[in-house]
Amino acid sequence: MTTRTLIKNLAALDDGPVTVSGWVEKVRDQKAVQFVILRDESGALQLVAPRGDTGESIQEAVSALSVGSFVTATGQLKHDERVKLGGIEVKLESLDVASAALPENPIADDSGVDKRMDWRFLDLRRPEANLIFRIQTTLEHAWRTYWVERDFVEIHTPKLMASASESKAELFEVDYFEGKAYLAQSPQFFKQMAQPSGFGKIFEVGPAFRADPSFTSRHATEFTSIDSEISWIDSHEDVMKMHEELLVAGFQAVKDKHGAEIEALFGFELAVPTVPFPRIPLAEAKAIVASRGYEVPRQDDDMDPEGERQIAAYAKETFGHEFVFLTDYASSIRPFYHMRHDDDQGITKSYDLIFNGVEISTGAQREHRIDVLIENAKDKGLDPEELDFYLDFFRYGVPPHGGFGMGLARVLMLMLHLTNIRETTYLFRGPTRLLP
Ligand code: AMO
Repeated sequence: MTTRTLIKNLAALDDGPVTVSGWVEKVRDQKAVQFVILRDESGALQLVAPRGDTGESIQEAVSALSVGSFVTATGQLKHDERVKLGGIEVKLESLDVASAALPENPIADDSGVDKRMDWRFLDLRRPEANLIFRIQTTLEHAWRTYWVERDFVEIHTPKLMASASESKAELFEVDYFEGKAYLAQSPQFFKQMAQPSGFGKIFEVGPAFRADPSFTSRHATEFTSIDSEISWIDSHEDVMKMHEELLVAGFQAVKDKHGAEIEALFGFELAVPTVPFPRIPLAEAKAIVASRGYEVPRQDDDMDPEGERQIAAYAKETFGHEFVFLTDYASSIRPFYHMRHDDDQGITKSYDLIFNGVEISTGAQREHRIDVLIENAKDKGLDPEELDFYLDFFRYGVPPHGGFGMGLARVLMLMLHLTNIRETTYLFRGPTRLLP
């Protein structure tokens, strides 16, 4: 393996020989001196080749360089405050082109998001995109650390299923030998199975699939779902408590590691939320939104996207908070597995988490009493026989439990003040996108 120094580590070295590898971002082939801006996964560096002082073959190699080519350069590192790019440069002594790029770049700085997605591997070379996925790594690592330190077990549920996991709408059907299978819309049933299995507390990070034909900035047909379930809860309040602590741990880790880069590349200071996040029952939230002059138009008791934006604005103004839990959604719009309040069957022990005006998560206490669960399923027009494998989980003993599912790309999008999950998904999947 080439012994190379990452560009970010050069500044700490003394002047002297170094080897760096990366791709060519820019070439300035001037009369007296040639400059190459080289970028690697950690930063950018100026390579310099003064005409009078550099071998002919290197000068020719620089002149022939196409932007995007991957190269290894060896030369003399020199600290020089006049160099705008980090106060260092490397005077070229050898240049090895590992792979030359075609001369025409298919995307430009001002290309639209769809065009950029066509050429995602080139789009991802942007420092902002690179930062997004380093932040994602830090975020997931911090979440895992939070869970592992508290004895949660990591599970991986199957994504091929015999039935729907959320609803019969938005379901991908695939041929499965002589029959049919369905792609998991969420790990819901099988993450709950860990509770009668005696695992206590679990988490999963994995793909979820929704045959959602819409072209919004926050829906994908495949997304990474962050899920957790915990035993022995008293209510959804216990789930929200874990959920908000988890988010704080993730945000703190991202701020500690990437706060300065976020400021430099995205232009704002990341705020770590404080606990507790505000909690507002949905009925109250709708009244608040109405008092702000917006009447949620839906007849079905749900909150619409504008309502979510309005309640988020209210939470920001009133509590100075970017997060808000909306609780106690109507049973009519929640799945059969959400537990209903004992004293009001019309509302569930559930919540949505809104972050900067967009829903990032749904959570609830689950109904674990088999008779009630069957009644709730019937109430929703579901056939208990079709759900028998799931209902079995509740027939042989199960602790009270609850949990949530959260879309990773949505969290990242809102955290970084971006407006489209295409930017925060490594490779986006939508109704018209299966490539690359
Ligand atoms: P829900 O359907 O609300 O709940 O999904 C949970 C979270 O997953 C994300 N999400 C999506 N992200 C991108 N594209 C989509 N098409 C998409 N659909 C959902 C959102 C959403 O808030 N089983 C329950 C969760 C639970 O109760 O544990 C569920 O799946 O961020």
